[in-house]
Amino acid sequence: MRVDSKQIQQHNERGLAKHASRFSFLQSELGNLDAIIEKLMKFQVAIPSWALGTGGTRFGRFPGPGEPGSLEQKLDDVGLLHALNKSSGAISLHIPWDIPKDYAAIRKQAAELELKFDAVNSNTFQDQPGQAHSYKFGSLQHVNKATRKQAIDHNIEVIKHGVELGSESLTVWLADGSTFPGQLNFRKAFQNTLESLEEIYAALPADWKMFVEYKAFEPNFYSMTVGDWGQSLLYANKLGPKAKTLVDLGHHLPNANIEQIVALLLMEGKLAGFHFNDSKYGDDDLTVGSIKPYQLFLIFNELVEGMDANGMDHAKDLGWMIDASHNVKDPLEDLLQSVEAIMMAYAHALLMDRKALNAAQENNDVVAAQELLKQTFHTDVRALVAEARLRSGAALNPLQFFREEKIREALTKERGTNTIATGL
Ligand code: AFD
Ligand code: MN
Ligand code: MN
Repeated sequence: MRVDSKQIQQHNERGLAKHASRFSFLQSELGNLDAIIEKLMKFQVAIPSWALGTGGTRFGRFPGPGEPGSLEQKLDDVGLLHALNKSSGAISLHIPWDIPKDYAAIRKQAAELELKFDAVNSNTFQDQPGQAHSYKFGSLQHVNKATRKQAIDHNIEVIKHGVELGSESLTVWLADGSTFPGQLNFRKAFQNTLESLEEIYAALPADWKMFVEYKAFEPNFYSMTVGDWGQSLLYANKLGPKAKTLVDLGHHLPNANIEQIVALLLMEGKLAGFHFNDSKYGDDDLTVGSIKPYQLFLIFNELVEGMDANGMDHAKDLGWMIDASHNVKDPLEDLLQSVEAIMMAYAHALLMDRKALNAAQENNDVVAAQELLKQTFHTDVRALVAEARLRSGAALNPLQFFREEKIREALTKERGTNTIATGL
């Protein structure tokens, strides 16, 4: 199903008066906002193919109505999101869950929907039917060379799929690790993993990057072989300039200072980008900004400071992606909320008075520094983000549009309530 631009125009006409008064108040408070709006319009968040349906938890999944049952339908769903917010212009595929049957057709569909293919994700955390060697005891770390070889070949296969689609990065997340003390020789596991990653790195096309994603625990609960930002950075530095560290917000021990990690990785030029989500306890994959919106702002505050210090293009030089899974929400509504939260955090970070913040820091004026953060965080930027959508030809209020136009009902009519074809 495709959204008609006339429907969006009518939606916007209905909401324009209220929006205009809110936006003009913001301008009266903050001055000319065009430069910030330009940046917001350029900022695109990649949508994970596996988040378009109910992912559920390890205790069960409750598929919802009208969820996608094919890669084509997943692409249509991302196209729908992008039509509504013009900030979801890319999809990230997971192989082998999303192997296209017809590359030309998929590329054509993506182009029609104004979508790019973001990073491709390999999967050596599940055994596939007919696989010769099991990943039960790990993949790139495995004590058995043939198992490592199989996992290396899979990653090189994933790169080939990505090249066919115009992707330019491979994300490697390893579930490898150990569940009990004594199970693994930590040094051998690191060496095996590094040598395996080196073989994959050697197969990267010249203009590609490799994102080494870390995770503190789960599915291994005693050690992870890429368990924290330090280990990921160690691999990335040993691999070379095309390898970077990917920060999944849900992959830290509770209360980790993620904004400090981000600042230092940016300083080193080794930050790949993000898998955005939110969490209260672990890799809960909750809606971005639903639990710790202030942390999200603090992360973006470091990002804008670090990217500007490095002269980076905010929209192009890092990987911006959601990695979440849903159990009780409509996946598309959840994703609309997530993108909105990201855009608000980015808008807040762009509004920060960096000169004043740096002066407060230089003077050890802790209260002034905190006041600056709080004042900015409590500025209602919804009208600013909405204005960027309006100027991009998107909906003033995507979630309201989604419900007004009964999009989920239309998708259900079209698709029925089928369970999604995904590995989660
Ligand atoms: C996992 C990891 C990794 C993986 C994704 C899909 O974050 O990014 O590719 O979820 O399973 O938690
Ligand atoms: Mn992730
Ligand atoms: Mn995750």
